[in-house]
Amino acid sequence: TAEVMSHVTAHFGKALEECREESGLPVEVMDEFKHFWREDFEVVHRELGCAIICMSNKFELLQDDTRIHHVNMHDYIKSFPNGQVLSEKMVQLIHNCEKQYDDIADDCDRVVKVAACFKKDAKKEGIAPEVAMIEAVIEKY
Ligand code: B8M
Repeated sequence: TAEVMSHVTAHFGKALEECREESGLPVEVMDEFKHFWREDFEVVHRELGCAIICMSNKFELLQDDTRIHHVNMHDYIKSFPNGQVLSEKMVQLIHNCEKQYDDIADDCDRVVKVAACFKKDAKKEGIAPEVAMIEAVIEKY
């Protein structure tokens, strides 16, 4: 659900600070990760892909091939309130997007494509949070 996704995003987004430098993602492009879900935020910058890789690595959410680690991702999402209702769907959506962009060799380029695909599909499925929902829970993390 969008509610659960707001918790996941609020927590995951904290790692952006630690990844800002090494990913080279300018503050002007994205100052806070919650804006990922904004209607008018375009998920297109290669550096955002690099940042998502760096952030995911903080929680061991990726395998060595930079694709999602299904077990760890399930466990991570399940650690949030009501997480079990989202984890299966979320892993499914991400994996489905990974399959569509499997031919892109550059990890940052590929992950930003996968992330854009995931945002689009999450909206379609009605599990994309409003930024205000993320703001409402961000202080918990
Ligand atoms: C990685 C879980 C974080 C969830 C926070 C919300 C949205 C972020 C989108 C990132 C999409 C995951 C892309 C990783 C795929 C690697 O092949």
